[in-house]
Amino acid sequence: MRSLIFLGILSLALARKTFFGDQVLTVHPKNEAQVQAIKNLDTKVDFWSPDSPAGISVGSSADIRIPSEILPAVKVALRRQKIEFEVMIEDVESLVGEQFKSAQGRGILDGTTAYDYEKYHTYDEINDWTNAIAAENPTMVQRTVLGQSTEGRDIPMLTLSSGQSASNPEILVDCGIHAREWVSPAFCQWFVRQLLDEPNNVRISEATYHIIPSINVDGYAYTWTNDRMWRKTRSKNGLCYGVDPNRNWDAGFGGEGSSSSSCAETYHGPYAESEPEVKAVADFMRANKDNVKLYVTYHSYGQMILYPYSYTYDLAANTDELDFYAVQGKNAIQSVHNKRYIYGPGAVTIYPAAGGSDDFAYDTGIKLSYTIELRDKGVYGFTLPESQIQATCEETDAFMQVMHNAVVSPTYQA
Ligand code: DDK
Ligand code: ZN
Repeated sequence: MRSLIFLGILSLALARKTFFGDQVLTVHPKNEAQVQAIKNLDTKVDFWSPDSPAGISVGSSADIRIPSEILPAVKVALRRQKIEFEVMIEDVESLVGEQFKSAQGRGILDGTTAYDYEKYHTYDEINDWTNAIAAENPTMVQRTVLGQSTEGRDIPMLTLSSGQSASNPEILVDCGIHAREWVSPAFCQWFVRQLLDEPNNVRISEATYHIIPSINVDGYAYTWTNDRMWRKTRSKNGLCYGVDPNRNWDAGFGGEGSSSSSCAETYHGPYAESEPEVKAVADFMRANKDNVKLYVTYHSYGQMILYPYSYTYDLAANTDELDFYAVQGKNAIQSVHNKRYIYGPGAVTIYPAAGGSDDFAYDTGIKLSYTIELRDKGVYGFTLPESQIQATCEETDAFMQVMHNAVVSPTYQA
């Protein structure tokens, strides 16, 4: 057994891609020529924010991971073209390595109260945890499997409710659409614990919560074993692997902000819901649209509260309402640890992005629909340290409390 565990750790350490000497640069293009020069780096670099070269524009900045092999040449080129930049992350591997080291030698789950919610967990750990927490709380937690991923992994969902709840509003929360955004699944796990530990289980007695800790299970598993910076699913399409699961929904499918190239990070896939992970959740939304009053999907990073639409610049019919709660939510977040979030319709606040889950939920009939970009604003980016999980979750919980109050209010009309 001991040697098996040792082998497991060894193979994890051997197979994983490393990022020694890679840096994340924040660049500030000031004219079209500079924008073009940055866009031309496309296939050689990894766009963190925005998530693809299409999102780069004059006057905005961009965080880009540059592999160590080309870093000197890229810096020379940036200087020659007088493109302003600074180093956001000195050595990506040192941050990534810390996160993997933290998981090494970790024992099998022994009870969900001892589970460490301030650490990042593997897919297997999260899946085991969903089973354990349902078994430990049989009256309040129900575990269902929404479907299987391309590689055959289960996609578990936890439904939390307590007391008489037949007519209670329902709330759908998902995490981990994008694989490398690790703080997102961390929040979903923490939030389940929080709802269960709350005195009198107030929120789950007033509403039924459906929480999907990790949608993109294959991609997430892949970030642990092979490539920490993987974003997409793991289906094979043409020459490349992976569809962007936040461009694959049947909402403006194939439109602006999505790519038809299977190698692109924003590849929309061969057709809407081609990804079984997306179809599983979309099926759930269609089946429960009359009862689900709120959908929140968690991503990182950038500290934003986004609402429909992202596939069009048109405003949603109830924009005033969406905006009203976004402002309340932003203020609630700020009151906890003074973190500032921006808010607004997706297309103008971040970038146009057709085929997203929030727009699909909205068009399916869930009239309160939000995408949250969690911490940070470009210090650690995707490699947000575990030491920030707790604070991130606390302030995000304040947002969820605002949204809860909105949908359980007796005067709320969906
Ligand atoms: O999918 C993206 O690129 C970001 C999250 Se990382 C969100 C874009 C806005 C919401 C699209 N429905
Ligand atoms: Zn994302």
